[in-house]
Amino acid sequence: MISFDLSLYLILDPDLCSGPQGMIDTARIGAQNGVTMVQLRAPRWKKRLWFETARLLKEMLAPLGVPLIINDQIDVALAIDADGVHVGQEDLPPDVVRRLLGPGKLLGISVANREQLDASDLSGVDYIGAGPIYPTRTKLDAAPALGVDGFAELRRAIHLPTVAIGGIQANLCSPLITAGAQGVAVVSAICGQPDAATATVALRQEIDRAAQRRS
Ligand code: TZP
Repeated sequence: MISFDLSLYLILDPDLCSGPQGMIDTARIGAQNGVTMVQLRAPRWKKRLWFETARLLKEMLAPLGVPLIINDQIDVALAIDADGVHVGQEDLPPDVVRRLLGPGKLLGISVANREQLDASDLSGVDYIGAGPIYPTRTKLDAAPALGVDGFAELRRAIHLPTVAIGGIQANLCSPLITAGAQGVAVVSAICGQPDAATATVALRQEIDRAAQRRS
């Protein structure tokens, strides 16, 4: 398995980034300013656009040492030799994804609450994305927000590295790191920001300060 750092996980959104080129530009700025993982997520895209954009992202991110994770599209991940796949509760089950991916790639799953956690086969899973923590306008069908206390309780039941997601801005990172998150996953805190570099640095500083206080 490849090593990975969940501390600042950027999820690219085609609308907020104004299309594929905007996503590539945002990913580059993020990776140059402290993003440690990038996920391509585009629920409404056709496969060819997935493939072309994923290929360009991989080409750009690999020299920067930032893994590229593909949301849900396992064939695209295999086709471009991505670093891993992330699946939600309505996608293929994680054991099936692991079988298709083989052992050398990262596999993450989304979990919104204790019921979903308990129902998930985690045997081939590398990390959990837990949330939404706060209300979010980015994912309209997201489950109810957990809040920090709900996240802390869920985190105690998870025995894998965990990234908190949903409605997270720089000033909201600290309690999540304190509650045991390895990092935060963000969309709108970076995508579509007027200055993505400054936004990324602000997140990076908050995460690092909170992680230092914890250790
Ligand atoms: N899964 C749970 S919440 C969410 C996803 C993909 C969206 C998070 O977006 P934002 O803009 O960081 O709230």
